[in-house]
Amino acid sequence: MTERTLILVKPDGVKRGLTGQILARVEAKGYSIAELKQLNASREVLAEHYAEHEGKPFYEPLVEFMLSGPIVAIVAEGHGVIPGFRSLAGTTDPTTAAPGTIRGDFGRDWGLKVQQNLVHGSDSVESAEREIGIWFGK
Ligand code: DAT
Ligand code: MG
Repeated sequence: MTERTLILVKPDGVKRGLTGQILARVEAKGYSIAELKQLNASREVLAEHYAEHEGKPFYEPLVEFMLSGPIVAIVAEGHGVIPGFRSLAGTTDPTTAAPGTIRGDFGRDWGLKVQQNLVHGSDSVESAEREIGIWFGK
């Protein structure tokens, strides 16, 4: 099966009108868009999605941030797309994410308790399948 990953354009990316530029980078890299929708996440979906971070100091601010506006959820496909999109996204902290990456080019530290870093990308085959199930159903 072709590798698939879950990409989320987080509320900061949607509010700033960056969805198109983010999708353009995914397409320019040669990956295809298998699924795409805009939605307002529920607390339940976010609790599942971020289960690994429960109890961390940034967990509550992270969930509140993800509830703060619409999200664009995408399933992208292609050989190597899981590490490939992580590479396009850049490292977690947008202040030091490399220029040329989504977070490095468009992100910054706003002095908040949570890093608002524009996108989510699955980090392994197992998390990709789990997360696609959460956002798009099995
Ligand atoms: P990534 O999104 O790069 O996979 P992650 O899964 O470790 O990073 O964390 C999920 C999100 O939580 C991340 O995109 C931003 C926020 N976050 C992570 N670590 C943080 C920290 N130390 N302080 C504030 N927010 C953080
Ligand atoms: Mg992660």
